[in-house]
Amino acid sequence: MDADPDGRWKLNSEQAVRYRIHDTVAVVLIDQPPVNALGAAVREGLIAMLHRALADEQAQAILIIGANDRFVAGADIREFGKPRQGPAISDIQKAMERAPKPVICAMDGHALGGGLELALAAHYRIATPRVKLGLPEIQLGLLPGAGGTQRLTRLIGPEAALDLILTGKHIAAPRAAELGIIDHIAEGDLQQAAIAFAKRCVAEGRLGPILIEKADRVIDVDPRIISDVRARNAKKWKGTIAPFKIVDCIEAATRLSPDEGLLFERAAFEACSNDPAHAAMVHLFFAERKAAKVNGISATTRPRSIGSAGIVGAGTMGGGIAMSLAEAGLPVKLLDNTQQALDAGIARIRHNYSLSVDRGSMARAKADAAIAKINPVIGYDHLADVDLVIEAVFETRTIKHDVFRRIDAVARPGAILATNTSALDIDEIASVTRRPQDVIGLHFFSPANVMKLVEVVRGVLASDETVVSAMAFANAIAKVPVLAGNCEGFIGNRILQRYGTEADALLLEGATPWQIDIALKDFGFPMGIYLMRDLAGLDVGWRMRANRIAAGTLDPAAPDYVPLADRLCTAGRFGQKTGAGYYTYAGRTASPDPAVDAMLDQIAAEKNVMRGPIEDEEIVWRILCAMVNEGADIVSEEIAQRASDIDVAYAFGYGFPKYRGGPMFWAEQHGLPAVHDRIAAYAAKYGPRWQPSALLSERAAAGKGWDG
Ligand code: T1G
Repeated sequence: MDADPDGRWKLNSEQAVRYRIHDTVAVVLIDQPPVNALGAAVREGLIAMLHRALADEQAQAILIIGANDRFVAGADIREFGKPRQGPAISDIQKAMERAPKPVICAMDGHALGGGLELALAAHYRIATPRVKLGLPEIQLGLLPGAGGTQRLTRLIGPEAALDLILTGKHIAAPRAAELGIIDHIAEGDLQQAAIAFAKRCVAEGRLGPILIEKADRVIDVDPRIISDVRARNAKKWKGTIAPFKIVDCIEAATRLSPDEGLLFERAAFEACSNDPAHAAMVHLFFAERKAAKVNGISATTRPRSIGSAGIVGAGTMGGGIAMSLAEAGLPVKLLDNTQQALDAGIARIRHNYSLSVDRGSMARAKADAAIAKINPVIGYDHLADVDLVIEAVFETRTIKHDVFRRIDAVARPGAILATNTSALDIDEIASVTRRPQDVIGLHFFSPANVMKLVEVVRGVLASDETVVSAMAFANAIAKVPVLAGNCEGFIGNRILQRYGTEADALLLEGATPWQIDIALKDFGFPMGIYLMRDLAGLDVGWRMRANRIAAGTLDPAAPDYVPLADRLCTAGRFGQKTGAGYYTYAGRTASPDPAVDAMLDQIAAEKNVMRGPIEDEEIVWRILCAMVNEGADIVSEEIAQRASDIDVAYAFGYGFPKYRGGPMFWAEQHGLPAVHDRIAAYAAKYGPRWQPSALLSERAAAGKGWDG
């Protein structure tokens, strides 16, 4: 068996799975930190201990349970793509289902993926009230490949199975009991309750159902249940195969025998395993977790505990941030200057929750609990006792600096002072306080209560403790933190700025906004850059460019300066909010506008540029290569810790399709040498903005990936 790459996981099956007899019940304990994944050692141990329990005359029942208050988090994702070692999960499941003794799985913590599939092969399943169950394989571009599509469908019916497996969501114990997935919710000590349950099964001569043989929920199924799901989601699922295969497998459970259904599922699983989306999504799974780790800071640097927060600014961002914190259970003081501003902010929060409750995406009780956590206040003195202050006021330097002086004057020693700025200099903001070591950037993305990404922006004077506290805090409120250095645009907006320039250059050369947006949508973005700009409003960028032109840091006469957005704004076309921008709007419906193409012809004529047709494939390559090259510079400059952090930022904050893995992963999939050569050719044709990044050149020359 291969040595464990990071040396933390037990490779010896006797250590990973232990056996003990408790009176007449054989207890098989899975103990494979950190999450009891079903790696080869665990699978070997399980099959060995099951055979031992079956042969043990003292054992009248078999209990499978996990150590460390958790059951099993699924297959070992680190084994994907490698030759399988040891028994398959299905071998273990067969031994469980054929056992002449009751086999019970007792679940705490998480029972996910292969872990839940293992439990579905038991005669009975019991769990603690805090357990979370799910089949999240779709998040990895997969489907449940150990009988989950067959056994779960036979247990709870196709409709409920479709919902659980297509969403990959985790469900709590009460819902699992309601569906019949767990037979008993155990209060108190799980193992004791499970042993007692096992003994009752023996005393009553009960050998529970074998789910793979259940048929009552899969006969006479209305075919529309399946066809409707396919029809409703075909557009959304474009670019991936797993969701379609999941539907196929659940349909198979309603028309094939158990054995045929398992074979059908296995073939579908293999197809998903070989799909590029699977490798991309596994990359993001580990990249997301790696992003939470801060290089160069000792593990002994512990985060400060953050039990309360104050937010300055009850606008759209401040309100969204308040919602995120409140939903994580944190008491939040929401501060603004006037009662009117506060009332508007609270009204916006209440409206957002009402929409979520009406949509069914949030329970009323959860929304009410969150609202109850938000306390609107006026006066900075209210911030004196909080552990964290987040400033979310207008993106104006003087206003932000004034706000930080006032926060600094009242916040308690040791409080963390965070700014939500997306563009201003963190070091400058820190410098107006007496405690620059406690100042950090927490750049949320709008809508802040929905978007997962938070850029944690580190100024030069921020202490290690402040940095790790901010990263841990973002994790604690269920966000995805990415550490960024302090530069213009940090990571995400800096790349957005670069590829926006490239898109504008493509317009000048002959593309249209809608052609570019359609090409990006076909690539997998939910929305193209011009629709996105129209949605955000063109006036903000217009003001920023005017400031930069006034400051002499932007030259509108430069050959590659495309003044289209300026001219749209001059014409009062600020985007969706004014009914016209790059597109014209009927409500929210965007339509291409020939007047915009005419503007482009005019600009090209002024610049003596001959516009002509451009292939969609070239549009995608120009834009992706612009992202990749800027991303490589960002890593070279140590603004990002690693290339995969850029993938995490773009997948969780900028709509980059997860089934593509992120811009840096996309480049590795095409081969860094090929991407480098394309960028070098662009440099020769379009000039210095395409200068290949030193990191890209070095990695391409070495024939290596980003991490060497
Ligand atoms: N395999 C390998 N490593 C895993 C893992 C897994 N399944 N789950 C977590 N880890 C690592 C993770 O990388 C991190 O490592 C550490 O454990 C702690 O994770 C046959 C084929 C269970 C909810 O998709 O959702 O079963 O960073 O930080 O916040 O049909 O981990 O310390 O080096 O996330 O407490 C299906 C994935 C697999 C579940 C716990 N199962 N895991 O969250 O800890 S496919 C999943 C999670 C499958 C079957 C198919 C979460 C968690 P490191 P963490 P956490």
